[in-house]
Amino acid sequence: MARLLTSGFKFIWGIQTPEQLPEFFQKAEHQLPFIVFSGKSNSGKSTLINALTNHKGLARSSKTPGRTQQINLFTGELQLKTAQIQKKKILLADLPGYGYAKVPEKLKKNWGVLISSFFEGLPENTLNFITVDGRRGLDHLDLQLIEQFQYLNLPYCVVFTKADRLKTAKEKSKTKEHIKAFTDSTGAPAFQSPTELDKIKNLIITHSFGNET
Ligand SMILES: Nc1nc2c(ncn2[C@@H]2O[C@H](COP(=O)(O)OP(=O)(O)O)[C@@H](O)[C@H]2O)c(=O)[nH]1
Ligand SMILES: [Mg+2]
Repeated sequence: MARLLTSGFKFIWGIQTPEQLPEFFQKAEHQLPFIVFSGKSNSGKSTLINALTNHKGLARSSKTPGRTQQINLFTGELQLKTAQIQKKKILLADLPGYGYAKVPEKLKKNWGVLISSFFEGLPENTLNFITVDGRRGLDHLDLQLIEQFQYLNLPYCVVFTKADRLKTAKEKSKTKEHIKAFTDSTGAPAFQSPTELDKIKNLIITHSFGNET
């Protein structure tokens, strides 16, 4: 079993307006294996990024939804320990969350334009994670995002977060139903976090190292 270590992850850039996108798409970092985290605000994007990179304050997680209004980019190195150590630099994006009611209409519209232009410029091998609160399931905004990924031919999967907060058998089976409904209807993978972080890491390994492993 391969072991994944992460090192040196750091914030490199924040994108606030579509006008900044062309510059980003020309940067050398844009050629790195790219993993993008989208999802409703408060769904656990930042917490997942911090857990996967083993870096507590990297993406910052907050109790105040809707605060991150820019696309935050991070780079760092994956180290895969098998017989020898393989290294790969990757790029991560933490997107501003959608669906927070208190955000003014104008900001929501700006968000839509920024995100759509961002997705349209992504290389087709970008891996997209959508975080969904496992207790709630997908809503129409998540489905709209999935339609966008399907339209753009971008690979995606869903992570149902806060699995550690599911206490009753009823809550647990509800999340299982969400997962089954999602995989049945899309054919895309779905995971729970933090309980299935290893599976999520395996997907990241395959995505980042490709056939080298
Ligand atoms: N127990 C638990 N809490 C979580 C989990 N993921 C996120 N949270 C909490 O949910 C809130 C929002 O998380 P955050 O990562 O900031 O969501 P974001 O807005 O999507 O980036 C924070 O208070 C987190 O501590 C999880 O897997 N388990
Ligand atoms: Mg966040």
